[in-house]
Amino acid sequence: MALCCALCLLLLCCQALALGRGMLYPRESTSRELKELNGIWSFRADFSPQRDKGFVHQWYRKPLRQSGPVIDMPVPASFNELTQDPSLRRFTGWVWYEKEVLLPRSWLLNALNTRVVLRVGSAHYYSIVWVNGVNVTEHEGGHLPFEADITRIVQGSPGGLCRITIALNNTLTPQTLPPGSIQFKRDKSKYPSGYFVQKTKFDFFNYAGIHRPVVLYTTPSVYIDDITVTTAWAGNIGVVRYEVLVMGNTRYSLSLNLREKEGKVVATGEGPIGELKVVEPKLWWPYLMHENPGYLYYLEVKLSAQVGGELSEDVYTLPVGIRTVHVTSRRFLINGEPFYFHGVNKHEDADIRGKGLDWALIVKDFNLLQWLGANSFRTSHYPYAEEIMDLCDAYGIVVIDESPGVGIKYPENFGNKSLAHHLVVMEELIRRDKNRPSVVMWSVANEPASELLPAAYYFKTVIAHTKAIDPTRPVTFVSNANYAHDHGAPYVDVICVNSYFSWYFDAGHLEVIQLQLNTQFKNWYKTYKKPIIQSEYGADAIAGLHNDPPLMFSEEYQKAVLKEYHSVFDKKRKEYVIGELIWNFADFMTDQATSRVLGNKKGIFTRQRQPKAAAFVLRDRYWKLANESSCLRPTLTYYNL
Ligand code: BDP
Repeated sequence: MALCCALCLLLLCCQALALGRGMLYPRESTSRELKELNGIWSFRADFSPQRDKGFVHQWYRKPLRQSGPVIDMPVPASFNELTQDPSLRRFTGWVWYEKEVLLPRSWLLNALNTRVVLRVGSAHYYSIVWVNGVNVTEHEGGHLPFEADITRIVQGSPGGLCRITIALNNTLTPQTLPPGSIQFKRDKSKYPSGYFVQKTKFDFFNYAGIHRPVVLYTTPSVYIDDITVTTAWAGNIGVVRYEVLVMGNTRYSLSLNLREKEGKVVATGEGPIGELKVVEPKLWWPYLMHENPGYLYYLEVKLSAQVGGELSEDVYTLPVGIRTVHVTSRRFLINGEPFYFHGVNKHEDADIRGKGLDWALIVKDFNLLQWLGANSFRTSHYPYAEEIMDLCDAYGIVVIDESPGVGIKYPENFGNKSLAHHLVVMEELIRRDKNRPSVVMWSVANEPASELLPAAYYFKTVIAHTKAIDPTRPVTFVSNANYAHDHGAPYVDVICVNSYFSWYFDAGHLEVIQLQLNTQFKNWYKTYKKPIIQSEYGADAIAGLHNDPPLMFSEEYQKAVLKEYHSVFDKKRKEYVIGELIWNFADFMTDQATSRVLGNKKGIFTRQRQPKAAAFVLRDRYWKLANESSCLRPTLTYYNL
C-alpha cells in the first residue's frame, strides 16, 4: 500500500500541460504503410533580386522543370556543397524542391478509411508545401519535423499522381531560431547593387536544404495521434504511465500490450489513460553503467473503432525505457544512482552532405562514441535527427537535448515575437522527444547574452513553459556569461558552463587553466548551489601539426589543454561537478573567418572521423571514469571494441 501511494505521488507530480496533438515517428504496422521519398528531387534556387520569382510565377502550379532550368538534388542533404557554384554554396533566399510520386492503388481506393500523410523530418528553415499545386502546410524552423494530411488532394488526383513542391527559405532574422540578420551593403563603390549578406552569431556553417527523410505514410481515418509515457519504479515494480490521443472519432476502444524485447507480454492495459505495472522491471541504464544498457520495452497500442459500419484498427508500437531522473544540489541521478556525464558535443556535419542525414556517418559516429567510452552527448546546438535519437535510446547514450536557441546575442532577440516562437519550438521538441529514455535534460539555449536584463524574463518564461509541458525532466541552458551577471541561471536545474581558458583568453598560457577553472567552479557553486556540467572546453588542433613544447593549433597543445582541465575535474567531481563534455567530437564547417581554417578544428576526430592525439587521452580517461561508476561490474575493458 505504502509503495502504491509513493508511486501514485510520483506519477501525480508528472501531470503535464497537454500539447493537443502528436508527432509520432512514422512506423509501419499492420494498419500503417510507409513510402520513403528519399533520393533525387528536382531543384531550383530563385536567384531573382527579390528572390520572389517563384511566387510571382507560381512555380508550384506546374512541374518545376516547366518553370526553367532545374538540377538534380539529393534528399536528404544540404544543397550548399553539391555543385561547383559558389553562389549556391552561400545562397540566401528561396529554393524550390519537387518530387513526383505515384501512389499505390490501395492508398486511393479505400477513401473512407485511409489517411495519407506527408511528413518532412526537417527542412531549413521556413517551408511552404504544395501537393498537386494545392498549399498543404507551412512550417517555421529547421531541425524539427512537420506534416500535413494530404488525403483529399491525392485521392482526387488522376492515376494517384502526387507532385510535392517545397519552397524553402534559409533566411535568418532577429526573430527566428537561431536568430540572424540580413545586412544590405549599400556603398556602391564597394558592392554591386542589391548586395546583401546573411549575418549570424553562431559558429557553424548555415547549411540549408531538406536535411532529413521525407515520407508518405498512411493511417486509418480513426487513428492514434499521440502517445505520452512517463516511467517510475520502486522496489521491484516498474510503472509505465501512458496517455493516448485518438483522432477521427470520439467512440473507440484501446488496448495496450507492453512487451519485452523477446516479445513476451509483461503488462496489459485498456483505455486512453492508465498505468502498466511491470514486476522485476529491466531498467533503462546508460552505456557503461550496466552490463545491459539501453533496455527497451515495446508498448503496442491497438485502437478499434467502427468506420462506415466496419471495424477499423490502428496499431502503433512505441519503444519505452523505464528509468528515473533526479537532480540534487550536487548530483545527477539516473535510477537513483549518481551519473557523471563523460561525453561530447557534436554537430550534424560532414563534407559534401552538410547537415543531411547519412546512415553510414551515424553508425560510424556511434561506433566512435562507444570506442571512446563516451556515455553522453549534448545536441549542440539544435535537435538532432530522430534516427540518431533512436540509437541513443537503444545504446544507452544519454542526451542533453538542445533547442536551436543559439546566437541569441542582441536585445532584439529577446522581444515578444522571439519569445513566442521559442515557446513553440520547445513544444515541438518535447512533442517529438518526450518519450525518449535517453533524453535526461532539455537545454533551451547555448551561450545567449544572458547578462542582458531582458534575459531574466525571457529565460524564466521559456524554462517555466518547458517544465510545464514536461515536468519529468530538468531544464538548463548553456552559459558563458559571468556568474555574477547571468540573469537566466536562477531558473535552471543544472548549471552548464562553457570556458576556453588558454584559448580565447590568455591564448597560449596553459599554466593559468587550473587556477581559472577552479575559480569558475567555486563562483558558480557558491552562487547557485546547483550541480555543474562543464558543457564545453577544448582547443583547435590541425591534425598532423606537431609542436613540443605545445603551441596553439598543434595536437600536443590540444592534449595539454585537456589534461589541465581534467586535473581540476578530478577534484571537483568529488564535490558538485557532474559532467564534462568536450568541444568537439569532430572538426566541422563554419563561416569563413581569420580564426577558422576550413572550419572549426576543435574536434578530437577530424571531419573524416580519424582520431587526433587528444582522442586517445579522452579514451583512457572515459574508460577509467566508467570503471569508477557505482553500478559497474565486472570491470570494463575497452580492448574488445
Ligand atoms: C563556443 C560555442 C561553440 C563554438 C565554440 C568555439 O558554443 O558553438 O564552436 O565556442 O569557438 O563558445 O569553438
